[in-house]
Amino acid sequence: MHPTREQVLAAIADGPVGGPAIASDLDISRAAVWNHVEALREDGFSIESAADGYTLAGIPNYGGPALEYGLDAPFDVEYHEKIASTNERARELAAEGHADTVVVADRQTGGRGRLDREWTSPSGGVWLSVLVRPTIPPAQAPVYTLIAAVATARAVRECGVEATIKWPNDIRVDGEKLAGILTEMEGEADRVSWLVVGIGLNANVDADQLPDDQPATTLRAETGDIDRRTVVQRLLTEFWTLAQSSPETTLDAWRELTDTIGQRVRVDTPTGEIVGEAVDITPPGALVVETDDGTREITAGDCEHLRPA
Ligand code: BT5
Repeated sequence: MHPTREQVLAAIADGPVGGPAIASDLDISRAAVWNHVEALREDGFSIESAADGYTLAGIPNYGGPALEYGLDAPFDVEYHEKIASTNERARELAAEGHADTVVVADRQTGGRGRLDREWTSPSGGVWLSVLVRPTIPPAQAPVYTLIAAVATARAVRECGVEATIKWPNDIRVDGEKLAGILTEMEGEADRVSWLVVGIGLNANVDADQLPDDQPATTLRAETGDIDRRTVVQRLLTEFWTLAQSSPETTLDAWRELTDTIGQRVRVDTPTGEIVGEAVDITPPGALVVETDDGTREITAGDCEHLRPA
């Protein structure tokens, strides 16, 4: 949001406050104040004007301005009612030089999972992509998938749903997939140029709108419709906080939320199948599996839980 508009919004949130007072506090004209108020109304903010000034009476439910308002992380939000893929859009923004931007959509027509799989994204879900430019080598990028998983699981748990993380990129409830993560990046040998972390969370969506090739669930099915603005703001705040802390902080949080550790697993990796007991995760996000032939550290793959080891 335009910084001055944000200041006008902050002023009237503590209203009533008169236009002339805002104008003099912010050192802008009264006409400029009026223009900002009108623009905010167009964005869906409900602003009362009375003799004693302007008062913020209501905020929009969802959308870019609603998500930026009160967000405790320094992200710009670009909102779309409908888009092919928020990851694709975030990659375009990356190519244009943007940073710390989140693309959010109500529905996607070409949502993607890993390995170009389809990601079904009906209206009512939380489909978003976070664009960041951390100063890390590409080898450390997978920690951002863990950051997204922890942030999503925590935001979901705040809704009262006991979500767990399945390595590497699933958030599940009782074995049913509630959310998935797709991390993409570009970089040189020693430094990431940009990272796009896509998160798809089945929020206010009917479970029968989802594909049935693997068990899936939604927040609507688990607990009823939730306030997407609150969930997205929590998720982004957690994401930002973890991104500023050490990778160990993220790994510790991840270990507390996962149900993969301690399971007998089968992991389909680019170089073949590995079966054994998942015993830990190591930086930046490799799964440690004890197999009959010794310990393996797996950096990528599709993981299936067989049973508790
Ligand atoms: C993922 O892939 O889980 C990553 C999903 C990332 C989606 C987000 S939405 C915002 C951003 N923009 C994008 O275009 N993508 C990201 P993977 O582990 O490969 O799982 C894909 C598989 O999950 C599919 O083959 C289906 O079996 C299943 N699936 C598809 N849509 C689903 C849904 N909405 N809920 C649960 N499972 C789904």
